[in-house]
Amino acid sequence: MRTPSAEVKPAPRQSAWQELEFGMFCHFGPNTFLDQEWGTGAEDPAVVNPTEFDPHHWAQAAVSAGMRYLVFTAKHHDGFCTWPTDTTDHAISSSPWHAGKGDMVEMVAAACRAHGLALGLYLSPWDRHEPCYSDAAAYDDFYIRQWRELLTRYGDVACVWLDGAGSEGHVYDWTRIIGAIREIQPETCIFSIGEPDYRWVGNEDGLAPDPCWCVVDAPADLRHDFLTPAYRESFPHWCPAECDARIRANWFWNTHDLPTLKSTRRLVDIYRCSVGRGANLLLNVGPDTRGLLPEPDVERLGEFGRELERCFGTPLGEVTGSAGSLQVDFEQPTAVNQVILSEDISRGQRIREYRVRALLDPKWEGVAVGSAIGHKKIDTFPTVTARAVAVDVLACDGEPLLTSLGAYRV
Ligand code: FUL
Repeated sequence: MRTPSAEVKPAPRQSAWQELEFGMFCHFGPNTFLDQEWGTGAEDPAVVNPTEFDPHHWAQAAVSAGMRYLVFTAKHHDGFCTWPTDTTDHAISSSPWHAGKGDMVEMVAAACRAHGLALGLYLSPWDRHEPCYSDAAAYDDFYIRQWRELLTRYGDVACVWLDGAGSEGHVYDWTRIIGAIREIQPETCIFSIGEPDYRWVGNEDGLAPDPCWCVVDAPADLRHDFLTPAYRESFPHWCPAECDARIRANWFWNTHDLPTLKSTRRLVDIYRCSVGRGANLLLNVGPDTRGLLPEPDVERLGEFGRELERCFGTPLGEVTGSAGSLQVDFEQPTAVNQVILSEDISRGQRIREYRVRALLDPKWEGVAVGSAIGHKKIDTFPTVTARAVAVDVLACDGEPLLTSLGAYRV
């Protein structure tokens, strides 16, 4: 992957998306009711009939974990639309839920607004139900019409999730599709496809590499070629990574995977390996057939939020600035084993090598080294009792712009 560069900078919408850091993914649809992960498109819309559908409850749980955005599956690969679309009757209006008058996307959008979460929508390009999928140009029209509905009816959409799964070999006019999305909501961030604002990290385990650069050099860094010709011809691009992971083994709720609910400890490790490496983390929690998040998952999210607060919430000392070196001084020797660093990414990801030192009276000793910092970097090291902790940039493209150093003991 990529060497850092002061030349390639994020668009303001990308910086805003990186500030979100941590979000909840909610997969919900016919699969929820049928104990499956990929529908064929032949599912009866009548199966979608949750008894207590309540996205406020999801949003509350998301906030309790410290999440700042929520991405909802408006349509998964099975083609079922969770909003009352004019494009197909394979949709919520054909289900008995709210007598066919309900709108799940509207309820999710309202809950996000009420709880201060940014809204993201997933609309699968691959559609296993829609007959016109076999006619590439007709399907481009259909897919654009679906995006037009979603992006004009529900207010600001912070990000749109275009999942490449199943689309291998299908021809899409990404220039048209991306152009339509950008024309309607220019500030939305596009996941992974066409002219991506952010990219898939390459696994579903919540694991970003270290270093994880924000700049990509070639389609190989995106792991696919679902790109517009204009984007393909103008690398490098600012394209930070998102780690999508699951709190249980499956994306959709099912009756078997409760034993796979991840422990708080594992979730904190995932957070360290994603947000702690400058990527965003999108953690999936599947609402059940009631349309509520299962109680054990809600409890786990609360525990996870409290643990994040304990580990990363309050530094022993912190300095901010804009420099090639920052130092936190303690009044007395203090046990430290973690630092959180950040650099000013609005000017590009410049820092390519740094060192963390601790003042162990009477001398300084190195406690950590690293390369990428970017939006956020969390480093841990064996506990030392220090009078001060400092970070120095050792190699950089242009002037180094460290913006904060926080010292912690966890
Ligand atoms: C994959 C899909 O095939 C899964 O069902 C899920 O939606 C995941 C987030 O992306 O590509």
